[in-house]
Amino acid sequence: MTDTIFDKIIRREIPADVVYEDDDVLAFKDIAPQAPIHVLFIPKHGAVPTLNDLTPQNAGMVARLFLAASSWARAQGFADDGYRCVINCNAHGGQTVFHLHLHLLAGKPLKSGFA
Ligand code: DGP
Repeated sequence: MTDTIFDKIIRREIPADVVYEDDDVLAFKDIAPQAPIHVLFIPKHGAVPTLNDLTPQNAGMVARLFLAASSWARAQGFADDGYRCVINCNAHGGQTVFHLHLHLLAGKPLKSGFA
């Protein structure tokens, strides 16, 4: 897979506001937040570029992203208020960084709708 800005963040070659890390997942604040809380959860190892590249063999990485996001939301105390998780895929999905990642948006009531 091509090296992306997120690989540089994993290797600490460029700074990021890291809020969560475990053996498999790194989470940091989005540089252009779309909500009061906007955090990106990314796989640290074996990341695929897009959701289209998931296979039964590597699909566990998506579960690890969601588990990390929900446990972080609980730890931060806003899980019961709620939050939104989004994965963008390719051009029409609005994906700009081709290292699979999960957006977590929270901190206010979010409007429904995805346009
Ligand atoms: P997406 O459009 O789904 O590919 O989301 C990529 C997100 O990554 C976008 O919301 C902005 C964020 N982003 C891009 N470059 C950087 C960076 O260098 N640092 C941080 N913290 N976020 C970045």
